[in-house]
Amino acid sequence: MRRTEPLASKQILSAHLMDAGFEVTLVNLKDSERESEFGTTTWRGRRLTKVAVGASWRDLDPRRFDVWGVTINYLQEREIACAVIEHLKAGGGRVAVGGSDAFAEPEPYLKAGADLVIRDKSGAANVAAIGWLAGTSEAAGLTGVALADGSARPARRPPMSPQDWPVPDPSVVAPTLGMEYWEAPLPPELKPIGVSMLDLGCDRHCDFCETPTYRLGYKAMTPERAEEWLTAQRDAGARSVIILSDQFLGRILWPGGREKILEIMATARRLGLAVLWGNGIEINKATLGRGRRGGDRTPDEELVSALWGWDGEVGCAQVYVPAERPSTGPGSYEKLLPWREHCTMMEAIARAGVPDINYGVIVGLPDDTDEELARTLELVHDMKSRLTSINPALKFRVMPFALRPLPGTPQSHELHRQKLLRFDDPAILGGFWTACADTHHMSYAQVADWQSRYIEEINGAETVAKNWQGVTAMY
Ligand code: B12
Ligand code: SF4
Repeated sequence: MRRTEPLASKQILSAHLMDAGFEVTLVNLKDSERESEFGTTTWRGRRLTKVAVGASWRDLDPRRFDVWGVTINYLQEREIACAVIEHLKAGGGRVAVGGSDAFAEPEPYLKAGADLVIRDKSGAANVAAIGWLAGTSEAAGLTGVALADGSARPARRPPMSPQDWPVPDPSVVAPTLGMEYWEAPLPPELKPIGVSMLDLGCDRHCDFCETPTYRLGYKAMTPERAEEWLTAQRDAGARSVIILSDQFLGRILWPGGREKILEIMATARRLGLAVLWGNGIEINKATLGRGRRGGDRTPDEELVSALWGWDGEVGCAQVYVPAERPSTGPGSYEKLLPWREHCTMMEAIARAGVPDINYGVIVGLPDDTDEELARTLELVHDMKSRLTSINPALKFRVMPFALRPLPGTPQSHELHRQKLLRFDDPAILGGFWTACADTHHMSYAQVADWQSRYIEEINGAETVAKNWQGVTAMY
């Protein structure tokens, strides 16, 4: 899973370190089909084997580089990342660790032997950290790191802005391009797939999300800088690009933001790059009221067609819509629209022409009952029939994500406080398809059954038949 997808942070990090004068080599362990077992776990009474797919870290020579960098964004992959660090340290390597999971909880990585963990998502800490480990710069310059001796340096203020991330050369981008896209199969003419992070942070505070914990506010590239990043993807050979901002439409809250969004979308079209919103996009911000409390919830048609229009070659080829809990709308998450306005916006998106929609729903919230999940499933059926009546060729799938306690998030604190968690293995806790928390009214196993039911009814029983959860088959 996720073996040949584009590598986003490697473009950012490599370009940044090269710009500072370091020689950088990308070691992509996922670039191999080899499988190795590294443990077992039990879920729903079944013994599951943990399998790492890729080249073995045990074959890495720890002395090969002056400094090793490990990126670990996912709790689910924590155990493997720690095994990599232990191996490198045992052989005398120096190791820096970055990424969301290490940012949120550095301790397991330091315990595995990391010399330092980056605790600044903006990039401001990176050059000094590598310089210090390589022996080319002083400890006095360190910011935003947790160190092996238990000490820490506060992150730089102000943080770095994506606007200041050095743009990678196409030769740096080329080895990071992907051939798979996690949301949907893509036709050959949209491959290879590039990736660009055109802004960082978010103005919202959804309780399950790590992004607000970065404490960066919202920082966006200008359309000119975004064009340089998109051009680098195109020049490296990409035919489509995943824009994986946390909050691409955050720009709209500032004067001139709407025009900047239109400009970036026009640039992608001009470069011949199909856009993939694989990380979700807040549809509420594409209303005339821009998602502000009490604002006009009518779709901004020009923006909708710029973001989700598709002419068969350019525009938006696929979108993930984080509908989360559409039945309760802003009552559950402030970013959501009430059901009626949500339907109007989704219909406008379907009319714009996007051929493929993944509709993300959260199942297993602490107060969830069978009735609430049945009601939500009814609404998803309703949404599917509304949209397919506008575009009969539309591919519409539901993605029923179960809760997981992401380190540092308010939801994680609540799940612990309410004693709803039934597991402590990161491989189970970090996966959306291995429900790990009871609700006040049902067990985690019943939540998992609801996940399968959503997939079976909306995406088709044959999807589930492909493998035990049906979902990974879609990736
Ligand atoms: C893009 C993305 C994805 C993409 C990844 C695509 C890809 N191949 O890159 C996709 C959609 C596949 C994805 C999936 C998932 N994601 Co995601 N994703 C992100 C997102 C938005 C951006 C990651 C990124 O590239 N960041 C940009 C770079 C710049 O940040 P970075 O990697 O941390 O690197 C910076 C620093 O940390 C540092 N750094 C990093 N590494 C190193 C190393 C060294 C040596 C140094 C010096 C510095 C350094 O330098 C960089 C520049 O500043 C983050 C949120 C976020 N803003 O980070 C969520 C995020 C990482 N995802 C999250 C989650 C939960 C998931 C899923 C579980 C969801 C799901 N649908 O199943 C899956 C799990 C995937 C898996 N197990 O493989 C959570 C992770 C929480 C956690 N601890 O587990 C996050 C934080 C979002 C959130 N809402 O909370 N995700
Ligand atoms: S809108 Fe998205 S990125 Fe922002 S806090 Fe909510 S889930 Fe996180």
